[in-house]
Amino acid sequence: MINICEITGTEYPIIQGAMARIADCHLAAAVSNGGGLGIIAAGGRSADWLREEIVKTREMTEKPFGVNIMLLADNVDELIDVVCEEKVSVVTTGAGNPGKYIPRLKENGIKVIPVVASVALAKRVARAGADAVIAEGTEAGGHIGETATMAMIPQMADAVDIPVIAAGGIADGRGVAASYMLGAKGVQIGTRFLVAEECTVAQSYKDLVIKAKDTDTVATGRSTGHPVRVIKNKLTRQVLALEKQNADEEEINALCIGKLAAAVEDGDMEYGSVMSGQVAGLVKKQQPAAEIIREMFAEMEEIYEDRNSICRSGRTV
Ligand code: TUI
Repeated sequence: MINICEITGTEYPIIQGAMARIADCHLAAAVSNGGGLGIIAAGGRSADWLREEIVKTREMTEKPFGVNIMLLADNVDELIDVVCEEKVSVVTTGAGNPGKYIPRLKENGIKVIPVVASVALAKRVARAGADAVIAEGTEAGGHIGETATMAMIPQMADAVDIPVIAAGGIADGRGVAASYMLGAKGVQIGTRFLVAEECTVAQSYKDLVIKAKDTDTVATGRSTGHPVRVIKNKLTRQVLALEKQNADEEEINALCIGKLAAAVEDGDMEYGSVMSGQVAGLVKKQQPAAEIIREMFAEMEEIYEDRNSICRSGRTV
């Protein structure tokens, strides 16, 4: 099976999680310069913003990078036009089925790696010509599905003949090693890159992720069919209270409008939507993106070198 690095053109099999309104040219270029695949998140942005960001990223790195297109956006067609005109190396997609866009993206020489949250959608996008799939478990931050990464990766690896990239719940070399053990050929990392020095999100957002412990995230929006994992705060308490009262979707949505921007840009940690994965509790410090990549793969290699110290019964010797 084709290697992830041959698809992405990168040194390491690591893709940056998209992170709507957060990941711009600064983070994407830093990740790509560090040997991973940096991603510009087009979710919630205009086509003009995306084009400018692609141009700026090209000024900051000679390495390949990608763009994520969030399929719930109302300007998807315009964003697809921009990535095709600019011929970016890779497009990842989220929050939907990108099937109808795959032929055009491929005609423009773009590798297509959809983020999926179920085996059924992985099979569909593989049939439609996707180059690989990112299997994102419910541990991830932002918009999520129901199945956990540990359960999903082996099932997806069995079901499709394109490479599976693991996402959700991975923030260090142990997570990378575990992903390989489960059948993944690479990883997508969001939350740990959120605190990268080059990430331009509000400092209070990074500080909250660094301070968070294992139980500090919650999925809101399960009742409306659009679950989103965020760090618990005053906003999530309000939203969950409305959901408990079976409030209608419009009332819940009204409470959430503009709240991602409030967190990312204004640093509002009380009433902003502070999207983060469950691994926030593993993320301890701000570091350059390149150092994060090197550290994760050095840890992973150490685990593989030590593998003979694990005896068959599972006890370490
Ligand atoms: O897309 C994401 N994560 C995101 S998108 C985002 S922007 C946003 N902002 C406010 C509210 C909602 C979103 C923040 N985080 N991850 C990829 C992902 N895709 N996770 C789950 C899915 C998914 C879920 C259902 C993909 C497809 C799907 O079903 C589609 C179908 O047609 O079967």
